[in-house]
Amino acid sequence: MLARRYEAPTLEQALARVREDLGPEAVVLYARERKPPRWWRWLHPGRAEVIAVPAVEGQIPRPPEEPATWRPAPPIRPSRGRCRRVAFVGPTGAGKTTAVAKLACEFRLRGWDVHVVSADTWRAAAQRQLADSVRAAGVPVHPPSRLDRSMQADLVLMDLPGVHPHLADRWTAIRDFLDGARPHEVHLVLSASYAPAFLRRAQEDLRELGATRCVLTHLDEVGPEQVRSALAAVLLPVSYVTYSPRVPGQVASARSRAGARWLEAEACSCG
Ligand SMILES: Nc1nc2c(ncn2[C@@H]2O[C@H](COP(=O)(O)OP(=O)(O)O)[C@@H](O)[C@H]2O)c(=O)[nH]1
Ligand SMILES: [Mg+2]
Repeated sequence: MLARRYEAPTLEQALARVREDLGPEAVVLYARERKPPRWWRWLHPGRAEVIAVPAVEGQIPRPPEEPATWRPAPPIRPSRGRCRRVAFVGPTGAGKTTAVAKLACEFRLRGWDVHVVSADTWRAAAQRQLADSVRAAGVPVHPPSRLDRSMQADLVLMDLPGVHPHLADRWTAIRDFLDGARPHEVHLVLSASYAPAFLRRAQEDLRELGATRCVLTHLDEVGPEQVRSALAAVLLPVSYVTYSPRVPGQVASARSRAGARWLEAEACSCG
């Protein structure tokens, strides 16, 4: 980066030449104006000298970034014998099955009668994956056909197949399933490792599924900067966070101290 020297009759004119040549963000290293005595100016109009360098990206002072604001959603509240139905939707690989398994174990260990419905009939191993991970906690896993009014439980968690707006047949099946299951709550599961543009797109494209809150997963795999940009892109209130692939454990309500710790670097519009 080479400094350049500019001369002009006045300082104002010299600075105008700097801006013209190096742009409005140029950094002035030295400026001096020599004004001759008034009576001498008609002969020698004076001289200004400026030494400046072009601005480098990092040198331009930027206003401090606004902290991302996000809202915590209340945790799931089961009630004895009332069969509260909660569905989990989202893109493939977002962590739906893992989040359902973690939450099922968590509520079972707290003494609730929890059942899981595996509606992911597209992936042959999906139901087995879910059953294997919650078996030790004593959580039964059912196919979608078992979800009827006769089902007795405090809480039913429903794991749906991954959805993409362009997969028309799957999209229709998910919509039909939700129409029949009539969940009390729909949570959109999103990975904190997704790019902000993808997070915004997923919320927009899947809006029709009626999610009113979102679960943020994979928090253990991203740094504070990524958490910040993910939260800035998430418009739904955050219900839960997950921070490991392990089941059971490592799931927390966004309102809990553990949840807040994973999101704490960010400003929360709690209220
Ligand atoms: N590190 C980490 N891995 C996760 C987390 N949640 C899910 N996974 C992993 O992400 C992958 C996809 O998860 P899965 O629950 O099958 O996603 P689904 O397709 O949305 O059901 C699996 O390998 C999980 O073990 C998390 O919070 N942290
Ligand atoms: Mg799954």
